[in-house]
Amino acid sequence: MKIDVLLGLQWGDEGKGKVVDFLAPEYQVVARFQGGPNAGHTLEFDGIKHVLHQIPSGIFRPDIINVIGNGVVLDVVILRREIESLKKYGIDARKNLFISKKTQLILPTHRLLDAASEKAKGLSKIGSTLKGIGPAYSDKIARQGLRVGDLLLPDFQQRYEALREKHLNVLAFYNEPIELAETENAFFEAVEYLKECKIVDTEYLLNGYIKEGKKILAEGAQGSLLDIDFGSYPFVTSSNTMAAGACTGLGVAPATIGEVYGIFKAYGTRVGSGPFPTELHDEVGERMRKEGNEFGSTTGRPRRCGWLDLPSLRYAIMLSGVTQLFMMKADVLNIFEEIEVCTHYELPDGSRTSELPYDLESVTVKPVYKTMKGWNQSLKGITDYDALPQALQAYVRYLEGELGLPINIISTGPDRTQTILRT
Ligand code: 2SA
Ligand code: MG
Repeated sequence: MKIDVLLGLQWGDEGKGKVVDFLAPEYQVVARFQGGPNAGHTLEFDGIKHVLHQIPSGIFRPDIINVIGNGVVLDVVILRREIESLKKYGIDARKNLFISKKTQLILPTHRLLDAASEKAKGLSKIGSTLKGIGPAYSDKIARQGLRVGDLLLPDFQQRYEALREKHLNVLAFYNEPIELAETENAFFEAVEYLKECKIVDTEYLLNGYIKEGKKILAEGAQGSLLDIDFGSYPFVTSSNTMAAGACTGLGVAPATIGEVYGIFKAYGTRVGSGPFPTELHDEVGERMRKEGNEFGSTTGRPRRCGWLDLPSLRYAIMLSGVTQLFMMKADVLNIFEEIEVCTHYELPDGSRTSELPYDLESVTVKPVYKTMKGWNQSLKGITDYDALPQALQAYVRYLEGELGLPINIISTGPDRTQTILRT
């Protein structure tokens, strides 16, 4: 049995939460392999909208095992709050949730460091979610981070204090005021709470499940263009958001990867700083943001909006070996009479390329667009692909041709039921 991977192909917020929740009945296990509480995965059903930050999106299905892998960075306070808030829906998240001993912990000082670093960068800030992601991953790579398994050790407090001391020195360098008492109390309360969770070597757990023939879905966070290696560096997140990240972030071999589902929005959005070639600074972008309710689900920040960008989608597909595509939020484009798709970039010397330049910050590319007819009608109540407007079917066919992959799911609204399955 293989592990299927689900990834965002853009800058995050493609609708991964909805798709995981939709596909979950076909799986016995859902595992997160990177990112942390910077993620905001939105699921909507029975008229209620849920946003998950740390817990995998399989948690609403009672029979599914959810795993937080070693590649994740964990904010225990946010996790605790999330587990508690699920109780009102009758969900005992701790029953079906396993956390890797090797998952890195986000400390209260990591959040202070994130804020201080962003402030120091001034106008060139990354636009981080300020959840402490970058500093927590920095400590992992610097081989000084604390891991979930450390909580169970008798000298956890000393280890914590030693790292805190290092952080305080850096914060003193930044000359930032340090207010820790409250957040540290919450941290240690949450640490005690976490000890009641299932903390295990999830690599053994998952490889055991593979042998038993259980179906596993690896749930990516953020998007391919925010990948630490291949995204628009330095305006990226601090983890590998591509399919390979599922191997290192869960401890599973490359040969165990099966389908790679690439999720993309019918248009583009980006939250935070960094290049976005097809960004619309005009009224069209404003309408997209309003129609698509494009505001960060973790920070509430307005998302930048623009047309679909084929060169960057092809790049993301190549990096992860995507095997099938799911197109989200098609309904947001209902309001437009014409739809643009970026097919190439024009470089400053007038030549055209369909590849992503090394540095989109210093090389300003001009998107070359193909204009397509919009469908300009509601998709409400349509459950069958063949009943979709002709212009939308033409958009799908065109993208399939350009991207060389089938688009097997088309989402026509936020609810679980507003999902058209083509196969
Ligand atoms: P960080 O916090 O260090 O990972 O930020 C680095 C960059 O990565 C971007 N990033 C995201 N982009 C889209 N969605 C994300 N999740 C939230 C959401 C974001 C929100 O679902 O809406 O609520 O603002 C996410 N997480 C990180 C971030 O904007 C930086 O550009
Ligand atoms: Mg999101």
